[in-house]
Amino acid sequence: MKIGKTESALNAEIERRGALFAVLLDPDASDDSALLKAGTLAAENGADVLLVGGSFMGNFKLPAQVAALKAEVKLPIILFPGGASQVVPGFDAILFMTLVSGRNPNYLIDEQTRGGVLVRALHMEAIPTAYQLINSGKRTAVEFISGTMPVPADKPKLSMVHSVAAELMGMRYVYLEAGSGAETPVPVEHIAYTRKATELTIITGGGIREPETAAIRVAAGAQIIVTGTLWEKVKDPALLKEFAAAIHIKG
Ligand code: 1GP
Repeated sequence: MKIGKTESALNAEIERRGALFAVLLDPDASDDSALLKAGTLAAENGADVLLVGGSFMGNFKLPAQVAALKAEVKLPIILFPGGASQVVPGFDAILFMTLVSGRNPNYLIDEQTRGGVLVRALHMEAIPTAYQLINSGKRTAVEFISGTMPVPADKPKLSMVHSVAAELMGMRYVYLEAGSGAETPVPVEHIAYTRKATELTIITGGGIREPETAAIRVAAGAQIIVTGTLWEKVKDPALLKEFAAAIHIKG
């Protein structure tokens, strides 16, 4: 499958800035106006991309929320789905994910089979992405919901071999995930091992609360840093700017 417009633009921006700052908006955690405000604030203070997603998103208003965001914000808005039922119109692209670190067929092929039909029907751009859950200390929602065991935090070779397999299967991005609100983010070794072994574009997120934590992960080879939970309480333009500055290593 050819690289689409949004993925090309992301790749060009990664080339230009070194790494990108993504803000994750969870429609389940905020009402319409809060979601719009959070997206606008992020866009005005250095974010490069908005991800929209959550574990459930049983939200029939999602297409309208995305349309409202799209009207206000000129950044790519990418669906980060928890399952096939969340594929709705309005996004620039979807992270079309496979939970490769798990052994649950539902998240290896079932959801993709159901969701793929919708993605094609909507003519939505898909970014083929391997999703890996890395142990972050306590059980996370994604571990519980997906019914999969995370990769042990002290076994970076294990996530690396999954990344290699994903690259050989044709995926182009890998998301190294500690889980939303994780106690500890993905250890840098996991990022460094995948960076060394593959040419995948590395996204990482989960439990990143300080610019320095992001900067260390960019230095290890991550190209997109995702922060979500932090912004549900903190509405600080200065902190957003500090994150952007820490991540944009090429200025
Ligand atoms: C969760 O990686 C994302 O899927 C972001 O995590 O909410 O902890 O920033 P946080």
